[in-house]
Amino acid sequence: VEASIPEPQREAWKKHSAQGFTTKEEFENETVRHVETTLARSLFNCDELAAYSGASLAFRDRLVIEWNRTQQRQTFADQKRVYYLSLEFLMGRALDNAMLNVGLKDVARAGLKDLGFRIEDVISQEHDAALGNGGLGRLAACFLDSMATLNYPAWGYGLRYRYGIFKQEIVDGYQVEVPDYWLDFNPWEFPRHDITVDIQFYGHVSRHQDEDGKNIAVWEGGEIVDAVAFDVPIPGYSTPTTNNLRLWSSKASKGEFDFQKFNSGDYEASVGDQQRAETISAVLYPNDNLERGKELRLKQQYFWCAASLYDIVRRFKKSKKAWSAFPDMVAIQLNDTHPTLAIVELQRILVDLEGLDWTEAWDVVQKTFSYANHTVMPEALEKWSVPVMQNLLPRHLQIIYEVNSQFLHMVEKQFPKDRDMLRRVSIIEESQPQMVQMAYLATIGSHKVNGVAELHSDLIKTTIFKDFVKIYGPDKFTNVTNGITPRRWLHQANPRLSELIASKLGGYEFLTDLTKLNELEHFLDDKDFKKEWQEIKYANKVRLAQHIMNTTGVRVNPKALFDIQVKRIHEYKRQQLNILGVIHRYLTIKAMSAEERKKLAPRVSIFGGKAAPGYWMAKTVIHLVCSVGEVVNNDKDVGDLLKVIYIEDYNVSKAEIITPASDISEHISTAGTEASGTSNMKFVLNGGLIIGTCDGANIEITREVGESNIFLFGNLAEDVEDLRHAHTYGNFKLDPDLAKVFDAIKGGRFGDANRFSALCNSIIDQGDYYLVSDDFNSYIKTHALVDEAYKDQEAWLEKCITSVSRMGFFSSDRCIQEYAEMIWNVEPLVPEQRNGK
Ligand code: Z15
Repeated sequence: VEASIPEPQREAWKKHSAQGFTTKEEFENETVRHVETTLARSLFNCDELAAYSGASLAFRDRLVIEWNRTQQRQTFADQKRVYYLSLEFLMGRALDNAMLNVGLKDVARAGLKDLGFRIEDVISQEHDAALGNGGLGRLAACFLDSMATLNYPAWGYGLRYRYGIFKQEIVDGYQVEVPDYWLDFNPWEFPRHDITVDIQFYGHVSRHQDEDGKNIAVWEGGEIVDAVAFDVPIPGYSTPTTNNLRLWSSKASKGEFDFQKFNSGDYEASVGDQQRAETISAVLYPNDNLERGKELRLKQQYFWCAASLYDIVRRFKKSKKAWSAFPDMVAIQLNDTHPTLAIVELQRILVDLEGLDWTEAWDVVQKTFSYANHTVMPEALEKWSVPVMQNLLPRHLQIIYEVNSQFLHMVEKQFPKDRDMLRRVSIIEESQPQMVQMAYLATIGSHKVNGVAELHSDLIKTTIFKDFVKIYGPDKFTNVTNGITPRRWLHQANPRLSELIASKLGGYEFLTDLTKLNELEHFLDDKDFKKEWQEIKYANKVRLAQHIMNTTGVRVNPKALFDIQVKRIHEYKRQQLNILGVIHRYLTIKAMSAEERKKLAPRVSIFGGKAAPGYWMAKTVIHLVCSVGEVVNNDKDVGDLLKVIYIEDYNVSKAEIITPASDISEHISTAGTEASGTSNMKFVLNGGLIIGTCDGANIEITREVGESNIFLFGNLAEDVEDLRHAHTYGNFKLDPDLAKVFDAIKGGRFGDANRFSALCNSIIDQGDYYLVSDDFNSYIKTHALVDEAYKDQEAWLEKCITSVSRMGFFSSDRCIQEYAEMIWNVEPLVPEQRNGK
């Protein structure tokens, strides 16, 4: 390519090619230049937001330079790339992360100071990129960071929602949802109007003979919507590798909008078409672990899969390789079943458009895709109604039927006469209406399927994929335990702890090899080290207390034990167990003498998280927490002994303040329901302990940190089924302590009891599906152990430091390496060293 450009021109480009800043002087220069020219403002009207914008543009320039080089390098390297398809990327803020990843935060701090700003104030101007609900979306963001840091040639593909997850306001103790319009000023995205893909919907399928007399399917008619690419640079930590996240935005197609109706004078209809097209990428569905089968959601999924595959296939075709080489160049990872239509779309491209034989094409497809499952809960498993799919994607439904038919034939040969097996594994569920089971389709179309923690990966093999293990053998199913990026969740969120660790370990290597943390165990007798550790935890608690004061007006004592549960509100995550336990604590305090109260460790119970807007039970839980807080926080008998706080609008940037401030955090899902959990890892990495059930990654955290460093309680996953069975056969006895808690609620101690009746009844006389009562006693007793343990501050501190030192396993770097080696079969592309870097 380069050789086609004449030497003098090449020289001129090289000479003027952008360099980006490295020194403080250059940073100030670039920042002021952007404020004055790009933003057309001046010293006199440069507020913190303008300073944020200027600094971001300065950093963005640096990222773009490495991003271009990385993309060139990856194009020329001619090696396999990974495409990570996720409907959610919960990125949070970009500026702080960019500063740290390129190693210039100190330069920026000094430069901004010269210009009259505090770096923290500038950073906090940024609006979170909140294109996700919870764990699944944040996992995708951590994976992007790790893939770039480890120099994997990898792209993320997602949707550019105009509205991310809603902003939560708490009004009179109730959740209120406010739209999150985040695109006002976003320096981190690059519109690529030249990269536009036509996406087809509806229409019908007809059959034609091609020149060779071969019968081919042609999908005709319907409507076309344009997908426009927006690119976001993803910088690796301490490496020039800067990968790409491509987000698709929907727009009315030129052909459809401009000519057909507009020119014929039907202006209103053409505006309507335009709005309908733009609706596709307008909003993120705000459900976590729940699928509601809405047609617009299916449209989003196909729109995004089709655009991404067109892009991937186009890139491959430039190489002029044979189609059989496609899986040697392309690995496509499906984040849950949301992108499953990509499997069908690739088969359609290969068979209908590229003329491959069905079997040949299907072989390419299976070798290309791999699928990660993130839940076993039935209400979260995706099923699409056949009539809806028939209407929206008629050709894809035909392909699904053909895939299913060939699959069932294969199964029939392997298990002759087992009619029930065929019924169970069929992609098409024979219900009214028929449903397409996306997890089965994803499994059949992939070469590997993984769960996200050991327990979860074992569970899927004995539940939803039991028959598929018999059919394909156990090797198709594997485990990759989730991880988190230590860059954001230690270095960025807790800079003082990161610095202290670096001072002991002789540098920041632990940020790219987290197992190095185990050397911290040598400092368990180092008095100064321990004192400083404790001071850092205290300072982090003071910071959170300040945030709580500013946002709720409640003063909490930073010396109290901070007990935190922040995550999406869901019955299976059991925030109700937590708040009922808090009420039990309150009643206990009220019944104590003044003498007894003196012996009690003060506590702050902190909750945070969003409820899906239509999830009434979750909203009731929020209301109960707020109502209890109202009573407890104003009760003079209680004082500092107990405070109950609801932190509004929990998101990634709030998590960066909250996570470093915990003494203990709660991960208390009914055993067998939380696939992994990842905030559990974040809290322990920041020197907090855990109270939790034997569920998801809690089990592996216990294996790593040791049983004496975690507070486990409750029934085991293997016992849950029997307990539920017993409940439904009338064998249910409400825990006596819990009964007293319900009496207090019903007696109106926390306001109108009617508001809480559905919540109480779900436990008392609706089968207690999530086993709140069965686990209550064990939970209360374990909290008493926490109180006792916290009194011995020396021993507590030792548990915290020991735990941190053993968290190396939970880096998302380890996780990405496992995917790369076991599933994707891709190699890193390590850039040449430049300028001594
Ligand atoms: C979601 O956030 C998760 C699973 C899902 O199926 C959906 Cl739809 C959303 C979460 C799991 O609940 C959590 O346990 C896990 O840690 C996370 O995905 C990442 O794997």
